[in-house]
Parts: sequence; structure tokens; C-alpha cells
Amino acid sequence: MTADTHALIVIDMQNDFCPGGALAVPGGDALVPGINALMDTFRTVILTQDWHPAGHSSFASSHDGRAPYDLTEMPYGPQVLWPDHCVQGSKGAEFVPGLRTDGDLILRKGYNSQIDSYSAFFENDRQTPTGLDGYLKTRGIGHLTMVGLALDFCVNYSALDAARFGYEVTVLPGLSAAIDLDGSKDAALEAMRDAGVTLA
Ligand code: VGL
Ligand code: ZN
Repeated sequence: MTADTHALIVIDMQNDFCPGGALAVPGGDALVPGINALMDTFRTVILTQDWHPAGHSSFASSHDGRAPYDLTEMPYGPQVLWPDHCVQGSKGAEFVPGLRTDGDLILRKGYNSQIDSYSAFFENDRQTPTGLDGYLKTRGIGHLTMVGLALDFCVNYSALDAARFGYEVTVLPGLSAAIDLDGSKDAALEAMRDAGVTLA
């Protein structure tokens, strides 16, 4: 069992990010047994859940003439347009069958229709906090281990924000999988390494 100061953050292990889902990440579902086993070794487990209202501004279908995976410009910066995914209350937004969900906190993100939220700490404007930093700090947690989906988006952004906030961060690429758009996987691994994230 890890110390009280360590938490495991399981990111976006949801149907839409697994094979058969709207934004499937190859191998996403295969991570379940390993992540379940890892949860046993942490006293504090947090799960995140991508949780978009229908018609979310990150969906290509919300923009005339745009296709999924196009890049667009939002008031807060560049944004990849995604297939409709993880709509609140849908099957696709549910956690993958078999995943242990008996963690301490389930943090939902992406519920603001105008701003996407990859990171568990900030929405994509990099300014609107989710409150996770306060939750962790008030519990005395300083070391975070992150697993889940997708390695090059939500795991990456969460790890970079956590490192910026001063947490010791470990990402386990073996219990994570990438969407890998135009080299985004290698770019994410490099960005995390540069930020001092341990890739173990
Ligand atoms: C994610 C794209 C859109 C993720 C969420 O969990 O990595 N990626 N929404
Ligand atoms: Zn999303």
C-alpha cells in the first residue's frame, strides 16, 4: 500500500474511448485488469470522467462544414474537433465494464459547453480550475500516479498541469494508450519528460 501522500488518478476509462466507442483508443479496454490491480495498492484513488453536454463546442458536429479531427481556433486557443463522445448520461460516457469505480472521488470535466477540458486540473482555457488541486492539497497529497486515456490528451494535459502545480508526477505509459494524431503521442511523451514527469 502506498503512503497517504500518494494518489492514483485513473483518467477517462470510459466506453467511448474504448474499441467500439465514438473516439476509440486502440487497446483502451485492455488496460482494465492492470488498472484494477494497481488501484489495490493506493489508499487514495481518483477517477476522472469526460462529461460533455450534447452539442458541446469540441464536437465537429457543432461546427458547420467541419470534420472530426480537424483543428479549429477557439477563443481560448487551438482545439481539435472530436466526434461526439462522452455525452452526459449516455452509454458512451459510462466507465468501461469491469473497471473498479470504488475510488474516493469521481471528477467530471468538460461539462462547460463552450470550453473543452482535457486536464483534470484546468479547462482548456488554462484558467478555469476544476478544484482538483484544492482537493489534493487539503488532503496532503503530493505525489500523483496517472494512468488511463488518452496518453497524448487527457493524461498528458493532467500530468503537465500537475507538474506545474508542484506535484511529483508519475505516468505509467504501460497502463495508458494514445490517440496519436500527427505524432501527438511522441510529442506528449517528450513534453511530459521535459516537465519532469517520471515515465515509468
Ligand atoms: C479526451 C479527446 C477529447 C481524452 C477527451 O480523454 O484524452 N480526448 N476528450
Ligand atoms: Zn472529450
